[in-house]
Amino acid sequence: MNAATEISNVDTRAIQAMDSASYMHPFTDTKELAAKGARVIVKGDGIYVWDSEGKKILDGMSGLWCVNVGYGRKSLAEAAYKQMNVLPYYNSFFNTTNVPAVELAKAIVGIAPDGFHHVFFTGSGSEGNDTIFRMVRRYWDLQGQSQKKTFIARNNAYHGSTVCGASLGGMKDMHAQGDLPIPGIAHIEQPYYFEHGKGMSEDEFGLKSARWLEDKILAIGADKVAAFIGEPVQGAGGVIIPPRTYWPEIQRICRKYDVLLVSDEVICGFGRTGQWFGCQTFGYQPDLITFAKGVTSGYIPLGGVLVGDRVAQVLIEKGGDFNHGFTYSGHPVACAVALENIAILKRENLVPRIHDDVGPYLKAKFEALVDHPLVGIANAIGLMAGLLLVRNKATMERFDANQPVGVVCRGHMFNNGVIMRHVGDRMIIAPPFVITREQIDEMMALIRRCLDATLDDIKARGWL
Ligand code: PXG
Repeated sequence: MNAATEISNVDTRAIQAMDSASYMHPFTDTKELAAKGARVIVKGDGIYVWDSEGKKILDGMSGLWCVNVGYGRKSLAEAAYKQMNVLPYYNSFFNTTNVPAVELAKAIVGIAPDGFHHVFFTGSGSEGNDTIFRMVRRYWDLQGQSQKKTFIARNNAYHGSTVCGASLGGMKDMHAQGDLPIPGIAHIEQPYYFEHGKGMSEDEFGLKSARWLEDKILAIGADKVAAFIGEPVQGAGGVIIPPRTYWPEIQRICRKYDVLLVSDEVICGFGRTGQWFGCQTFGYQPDLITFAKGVTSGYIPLGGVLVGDRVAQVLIEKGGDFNHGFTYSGHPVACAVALENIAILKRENLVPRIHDDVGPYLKAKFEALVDHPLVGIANAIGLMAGLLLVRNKATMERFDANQPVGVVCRGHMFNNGVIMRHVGDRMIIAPPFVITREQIDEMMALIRRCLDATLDDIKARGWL
């Protein structure tokens, strides 16, 4: 069907009115949104989405870091339809299982790093991290070390929006609502070279920032620390790519103090960094991996935990019942879609293609943005990239807190037909894996044009 025909059926104003009347959006000021009206997205195809006014937009964020195989994949829709007709739902609680869940567990183990042979399914990444929190504490209980309870995480990390996920995360604005974090969670500073690495080489800073973990373990007492959790590359925090020395040193420290290492791969997992998992790109072996998003390319909700052998063996051999699970753990329809999604990734070689082709191509083009007068730093890895907007490139002076340059820039991006997100003064992208070199050129041309427009705009506002 033609996009224009579908779009013309949508009454934008009516949808916006209903939206503001009844729909509370996540991470949104409902009153403010009601005043301006939400943009109504009605259709997607490949790397593009269309709004209800017929505007075509290049989706540089893959929805929310998830539509990795691109929009409009009939085989994913068919996998869901077929499974719904056969068995739309059954639980995995009471000595029962279902075929897609079993097959998916096997498929995920098949692409997982060495040392992973078990999968626990959830409905989302947040639930995956909640599962890990309980699983790790249960593991230490079973090891006779119940005092090993504390999780160490990082400032500006994102681990979800549930009570536990938001507590593990290091977002101050989230902690401020609902008295978080919950007890038993400590945070260290993030490995953001630009902010914290002045006067050091990147490699030196990688080691130094990893040793903040050692300092924290020693301050708490190694006998009380259960696990360290981190995203290979911080996504929602603004695509913060750690120095290459960081993760191997984190692993060394975790092993030295017998602290479990958790890799939250909700964004990086299933190929985003150019290998199946981000820990492979950064050269470390975690004990547990959280996944979601890319497992189904966002076509249907699904998340889970890859449980490494060390933890799985103890839980299985000594644990008895693990009193934890969700109605939708191992949902057959979600698992059927995930199976077809993984089949697409393999069939079309999408992960090696990021590693060898479109990833390096994007990196070259994106990092060249640093020649723009507003761009202080620009970095990319795989198909995720971020840049920092600065007032003065020579001194790297930042914009004032009351000059939301990222918001202004994002506005120009959206209005010019490209979705590039802002996180504070950082502008980020994570396009679908199916993006071609030509489409990267198209995206980069749009981004450059919008950076120019932002520069003119903020000059007019007197911010420069
Ligand atoms: N861990 C990581 C690393 C994530 O990026 C979650 C856990 C939670 O997953 P669920 O499926 O519960 O949302 C995420 C989710 C943003 C943004 O602003 C990022 C996420 C979610 C919402 C917004 O970039 N990532």
